[in-house]
Amino acid sequence: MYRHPLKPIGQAEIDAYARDGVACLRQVFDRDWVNLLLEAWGKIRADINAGRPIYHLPQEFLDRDPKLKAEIASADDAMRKIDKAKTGFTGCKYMWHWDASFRKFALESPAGEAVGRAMGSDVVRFYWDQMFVKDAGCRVKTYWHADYPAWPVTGEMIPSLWIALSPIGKESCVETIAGTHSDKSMQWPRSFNSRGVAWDKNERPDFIDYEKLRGDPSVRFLAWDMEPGDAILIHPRVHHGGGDNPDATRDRIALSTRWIGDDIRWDPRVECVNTPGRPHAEMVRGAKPGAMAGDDDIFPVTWRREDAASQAAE
Ligand SMILES: O=C(O)CCC(=O)C(=O)O
Repeated sequence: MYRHPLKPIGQAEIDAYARDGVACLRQVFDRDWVNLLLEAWGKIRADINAGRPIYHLPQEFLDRDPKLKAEIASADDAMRKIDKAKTGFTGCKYMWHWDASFRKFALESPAGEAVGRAMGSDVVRFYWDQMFVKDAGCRVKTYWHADYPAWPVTGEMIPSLWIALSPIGKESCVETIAGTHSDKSMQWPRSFNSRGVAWDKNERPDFIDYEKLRGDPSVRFLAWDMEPGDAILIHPRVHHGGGDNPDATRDRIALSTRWIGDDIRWDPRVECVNTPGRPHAEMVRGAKPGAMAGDDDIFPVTWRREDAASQAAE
């Protein structure tokens, strides 16, 4: 298993991320990493199919964070009830907290380095992971949105690395709108927590539905044909949606991973997502992830530029 990106991150990827807010990173992961994750996902999928619970977060996390506890109960219930034949859309999140393979991937794979080099951070911490799986013929699209309004932070360095674990055609790929990382508007997120909070539509806009803007020459849609081990780095403010899977012969299996870079500080707003291990009530507004006791376990450092430089010099 390679610890560095199989194909090194170069200036072209760095420039694309700075210009578009999105960069397609080819051949980051070797087949062993992909197989490790597919096997781990296979076990979760078997639990979904059998109607078993799939979330196994530490009990202490749930006891300290009632909102997280409610979210997990609801997510487990949703998967138990999933009518696979009807939607073909399954997923799970936060797996690295209990599954050894997802944990190994988070901590030891080339992902941290790829993210750090492409976004230009000196230190990269892992935030969390999420599977997005659309079976052959699945017609569920992921609605157009940006992640930023749902992250309980300020700063720009909190991207997602969306990783193909199966061959994925352009039409089923996550789709992004180039340049939208410069849009600083704070749309109302559709997080689990936001559903319990009144949304003042005069104060906070809804996301743009880009389906209505196809054909508009000023809107640049970006998506790629992906091979297993390829990835797309997505700036947190970039507007994106997910293709359905019109391919009747193969499943679309993707892992989205979230990362924290140098300029991120906590800003626990009530509508934002939960963070397992660090409830909103315990986040110190303005503090840097890494500043509080326990942070290195909950947001582990996975890559440092200075370590990479000293290794290169050896
Ligand atoms: O894969 C998808 O359909 C959506 C992915 C996504 O929204 C994300 O990674 O934030």
